[in-house]
Amino acid sequence: MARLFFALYPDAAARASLAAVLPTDGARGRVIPADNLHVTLAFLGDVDATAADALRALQDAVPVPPFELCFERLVFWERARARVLVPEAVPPEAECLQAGIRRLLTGQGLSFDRRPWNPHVTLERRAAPAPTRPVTPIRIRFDDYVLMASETRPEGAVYRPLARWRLPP
Ligand code: 2AM
Repeated sequence: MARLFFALYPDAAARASLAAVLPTDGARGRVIPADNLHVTLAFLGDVDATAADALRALQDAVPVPPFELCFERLVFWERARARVLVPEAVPPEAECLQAGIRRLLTGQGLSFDRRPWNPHVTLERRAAPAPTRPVTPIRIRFDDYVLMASETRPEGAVYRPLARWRLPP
């Protein structure tokens, strides 16, 4: 069994820019390490090895052109007790990608979290309430997406990309 999710995984430079938002803002909760910063596209939860292998082997999974997300606001989400970065606008390519992944998972007979997609990067969990504030926009181009495995360790979650799909130009 592996705990899996599909994600947009920014490169190291972009992750560093995202991670730099919080320290200046005084985080008191659990700050997510830069290596773990991502945008969840679809969360599957525990998946058996056969289904995980089938997912990894998918060819040309969802043909959507590369796109950019521009993160512009730091928001406190009360129910999740998380502080997250959200983009002001979500390009249609991003919506198509996550919808395509959901279709693909349904086609594979796999279950996943069906709540409406709300693209974000979680920066801090167990966060104290804080007012929403604009941040210097962080524009990130995504030309691929990944299937990520999440392992819970005493020191926190460790994510490992299992497969990567390039978005066609
Ligand atoms: P997040 O996207 O709000 O940060 C791995 O657990 C990732 O999947 C996390 O980034 C997590 O939250 C996201 N996720 C989405 N739905 C989830 C769920 N139902 N349970 C756990 N994690 C979920």
